[in-house]
Amino acid sequence: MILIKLGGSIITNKQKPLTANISAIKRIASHLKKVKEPYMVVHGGGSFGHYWSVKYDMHTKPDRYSIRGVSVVKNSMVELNRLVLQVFLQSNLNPYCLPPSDFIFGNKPITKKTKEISKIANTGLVPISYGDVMWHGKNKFYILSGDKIIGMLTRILKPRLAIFVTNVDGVYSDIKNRKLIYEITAERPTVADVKMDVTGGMNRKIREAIYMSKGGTDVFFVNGKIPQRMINAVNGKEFEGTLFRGK
Ligand code: IP8
Repeated sequence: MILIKLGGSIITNKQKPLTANISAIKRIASHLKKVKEPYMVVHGGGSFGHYWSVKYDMHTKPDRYSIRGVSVVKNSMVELNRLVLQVFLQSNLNPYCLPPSDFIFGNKPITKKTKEISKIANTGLVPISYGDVMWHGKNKFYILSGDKIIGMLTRILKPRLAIFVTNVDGVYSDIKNRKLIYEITAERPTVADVKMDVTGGMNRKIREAIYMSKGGTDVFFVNGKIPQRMINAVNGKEFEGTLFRGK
């Protein structure tokens, strides 16, 4: 099993509200056809979910946010998800939509349901989930990042590897001079901060990746503008990006 997180930075145009980057999704989908083992995709919010979360001041902390905001954010994610599903379908993949509420309740994964996902992926379907606004109980909602979903799935499904696909080459030790860290093995390195979004941007991804690799999963960060790098990571070929090697 492989888990792939498609960052909002690569599947949407973050500069332009509510704009999907259809050609980037197409390129990624056509490369994913080369993956010959079960995998699941989780995508982020980009200029859809993040745009509206900011507008309605909604965050990852459960709270009584604007109900209008909850509705608008949810709808924007369903819309982006529909676009991703459509492109995957047109690319001759067999996507199968799995909203996170299908296997996460409150802020915890439902183990029994999550385990079934690998069976769904084994049929040849590509389960597709996404960052979302989630019900937390007591009239509270929260923004659930796709990165967090990948972390939860990793704990239960124990994938062979996980890939974070973003719009940069990987994790930089020095962003200005584009100094890429090729491999991270132990504790959190000194990585420079990049622009944060509602759910924590690169910092959250790194935290999640360290946690996942400690559990034994190899975690890759690759640039989705060159989707072949994703395939090289899957095939264990030499690749450009950052690897958090699983212990
Ligand atoms: O882009 C965020 O998911 P992410 C989803 O994976 C929303 O952090 C609704 C902002």
